[in-house]
Amino acid sequence: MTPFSRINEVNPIASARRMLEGMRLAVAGVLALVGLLAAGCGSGGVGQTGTSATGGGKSISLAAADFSFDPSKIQIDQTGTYTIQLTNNGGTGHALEVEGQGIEEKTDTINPGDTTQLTVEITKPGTYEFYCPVDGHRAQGMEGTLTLGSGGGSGGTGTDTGGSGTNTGGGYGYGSG
Ligand SMILES: [Cu+2]
Repeated sequence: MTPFSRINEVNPIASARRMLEGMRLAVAGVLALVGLLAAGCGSGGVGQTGTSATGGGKSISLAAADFSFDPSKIQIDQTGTYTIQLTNNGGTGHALEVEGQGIEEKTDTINPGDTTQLTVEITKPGTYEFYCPVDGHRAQGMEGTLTLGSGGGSGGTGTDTGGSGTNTGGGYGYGSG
């Protein structure tokens, strides 16, 4: 037995107490942090990611040409507010009108090279028609359909994962402008 070993017998108890104190504080801190995080997620994180894989948020890109739309068929699987980004790649003025399931929205006519947006509330499953309302253009082929699949009712779950990961795609990748 050396004095050194006696000190060692005492110290572990004291330091163990100190450790317990520290752990209690640390646990309290972690709990507080988790609470903050949970509160933060609750207010902001309403799932918007279900359809983001297709276009970035709920944005749909649509190009008008003389005389067609690309794409002419749009499939979505969730209700919600969609912003259609219309680009006029044609040589004359075009516009966009969306109609069906009780909604009817249209843009102004835009010049060649211009872009505009149309925001539509898609709340019911079914088929929505879209077309160019400029004289005679629809008859020449400027029409298409937007379809909300019937399986979308429960789509609101499972959206927690994509929050930050899927935003990178963006919806604005026009090569030609
Ligand atoms: Cu047109």
